[in-house]
Amino acid sequence: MAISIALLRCFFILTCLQLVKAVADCSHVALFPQRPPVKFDIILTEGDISPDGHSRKGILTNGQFPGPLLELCQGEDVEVFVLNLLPYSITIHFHGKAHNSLLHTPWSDGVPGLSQRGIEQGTSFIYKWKATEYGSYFYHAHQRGHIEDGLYGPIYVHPDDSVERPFALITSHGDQQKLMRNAEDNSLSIILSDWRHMTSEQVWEAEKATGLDAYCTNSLLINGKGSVSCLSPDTIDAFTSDSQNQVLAESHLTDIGCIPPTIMAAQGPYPHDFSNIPDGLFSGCTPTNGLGGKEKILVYPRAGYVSWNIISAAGVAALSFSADEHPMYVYAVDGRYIEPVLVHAVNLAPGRRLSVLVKLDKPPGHYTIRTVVNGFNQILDTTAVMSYVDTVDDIGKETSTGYIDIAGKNTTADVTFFDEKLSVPFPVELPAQAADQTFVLNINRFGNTSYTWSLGNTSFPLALEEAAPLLFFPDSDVAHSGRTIQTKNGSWVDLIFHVTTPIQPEHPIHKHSNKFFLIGYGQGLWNYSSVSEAIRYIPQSFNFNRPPILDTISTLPAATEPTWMAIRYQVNNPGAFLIHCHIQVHTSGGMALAILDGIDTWPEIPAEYRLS
Ligand SMILES: *[C@@H]1O[C@H](CO)[C@@H](O)[C@H](O)[C@H]1NC(C)=O
Ligand SMILES: *[C@@H]1O[C@H](CO)[C@@H](O)[C@H](O)[C@H]1NC(C)=O
Ligand SMILES: *[C@@H]1O[C@H](CO)[C@@H](O)[C@H](O)[C@H]1NC(C)=O
Ligand SMILES: *[C@@H]1O[C@H](CO)[C@@H](O)[C@H](O)[C@H]1NC(C)=O
Ligand SMILES: *[C@@H]1O[C@H](CO)[C@@H](O)[C@H](O)[C@H]1NC(C)=O
Ligand SMILES: [Cu+2]
Repeated sequence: MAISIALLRCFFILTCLQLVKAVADCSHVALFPQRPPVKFDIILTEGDISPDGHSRKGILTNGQFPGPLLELCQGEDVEVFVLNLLPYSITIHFHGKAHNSLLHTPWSDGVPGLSQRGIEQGTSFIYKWKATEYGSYFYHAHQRGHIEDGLYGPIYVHPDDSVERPFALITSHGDQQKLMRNAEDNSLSIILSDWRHMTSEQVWEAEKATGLDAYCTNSLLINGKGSVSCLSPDTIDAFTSDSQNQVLAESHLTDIGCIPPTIMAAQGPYPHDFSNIPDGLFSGCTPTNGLGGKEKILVYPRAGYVSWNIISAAGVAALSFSADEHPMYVYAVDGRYIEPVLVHAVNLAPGRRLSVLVKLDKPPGHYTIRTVVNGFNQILDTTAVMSYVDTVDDIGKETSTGYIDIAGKNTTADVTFFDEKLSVPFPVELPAQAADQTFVLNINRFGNTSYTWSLGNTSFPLALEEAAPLLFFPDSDVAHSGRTIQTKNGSWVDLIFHVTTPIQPEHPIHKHSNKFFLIGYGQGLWNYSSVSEAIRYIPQSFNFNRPPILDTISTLPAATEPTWMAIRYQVNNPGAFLIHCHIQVHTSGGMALAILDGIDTWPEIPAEYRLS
């Protein structure tokens, strides 16, 4: 019944994308185990878009920015047909999805040079995967810097009824649990992003011309809406932190709140050409408002709770998010349940997803939702408004009190932030006690510029996106260039991210394919041969009790000394997968490595995907 209604709607409304499951009804998955795959058609075009009021070229997904929601039921097979009408080639990655069903489909991971060739202009490609895992994910461009041109959209996979929810850990009252479950069934995806006024190719050209790391952005967007507000110099100075002032010495943050590129501590001791810096890259602010105005989120207090799947599709900015006067129960991280934690604000590195429940027990009114840069590099914020449905409509009268300020700092001493490093999976799963292989991956600037980076012994240059894809050519030169690591299926692997030189920001490391356990992190040099050896000296730096399970995790910032972070995972999904920093300009600058997982058991490639 649900299916035929959905089809009927699709018949009348040309795009079926958001309507296939307007009501969360996944009963057909169990009823029809042999059902055909769910099909999504994505048409990519270039257009002039101005989400913050400044017009530039960007990517439209089925005519929209951001892209439409892909809503699925756990267990469904998916076919995403992508028609590329952009003036350049492109790929799409399904961020966090492991493709590790019985039908292994590593050729659908969307990484050029690893699992496919770029989808050329005017051609199409079909990605196939199974939604084995429930929860909040997103899809985004994965060729060159094109994620920063606007190709991203949410994915939500409704959990199967058999999956235990963690809501009983919040309340023992059955009626409250029911409201939470209902809120989850109707959860809303909120996609946060940063927005540059230059296209990704212009940013890349500017980096090459100046030798600089383009670590600032021009505005922040909530569901694709924002504005450029241009803080006054006095406001920027007032919110400049002590640690920023230390690095700035006598200078000030620029008019876009950015650490000036002339500060050597931020850019490193490399050659730079400051005369070539385009307007807007580090400074240059003109106030504008996006056509769509501020994002408005309507909430229904009679529902008791609202559930949001908050996604960071940011290209460069580490973000904080908070809803005035409304604490949040964070109940899932990177698409997987955790023991819920009640907090006032959350941080989201690029690539992070958090699912939260917000209790709607305040007087009807308009409450500000704040999204701000919390990183060292910039002061920048934007807002949306959450309105109780019964509010007499007087938009503009937001008088709510914030938990966080425009620099992401707590406004009172009792404000709490969510820390995914301390999250406890629900249910708990445990890694093996020891790993079969350990790789120490150095993170550092590489090649005498501020914008090129290493992960491991070497850098993974953008040009390798054009190389013969490793999944099809595992014996290519690239495979033997120090830019890959190889593992055996079923084995346990430790990756140690070693941030060797200060000053470096937090690098949000994202691992494609299956999730990992975050087993340890600390300050100082890593000078051990394995985690087992390190535990003998620094046991307090490790967590084998109930370690977090994630697909994206930021290294500790290296302000004055090196830092390290250890993750452990079991190889269970044979294929060629990228691990990389999710700051896009860092990935373009080479902070990436190919993992040839389970290369001893790589699947046979179906005829339709074979490359000559
Ligand atoms: C790096 O750049 C500096 C500054 O221009 C120059 O003195 C040095 O020789 C360069 N080092 C290498 C290894 O190219
Ligand atoms: C923010 O929290 C810290 C740590 O609890 C506290 O020391 C500080 O005073 C708080 N800031 C404000 C403005 O209350
Ligand atoms: C880096 O080089 C060292 C020394 O040659 C080698 O032992 C190590 O395996 C390499 N690491 C990676 C990730 O390739
Ligand atoms: C790979 O290893 C996983 C975990 O041990 C196992 O479940 C899976 O069947 C293996 N796959 C192949 C192709 O051997
Ligand atoms: C290296 O580790 C050893 C313990 O194995 C420790 O005693 C030593 O201080 C460490 N060296 C450095 C430079 O951190
Ligand atoms: Cu990085």
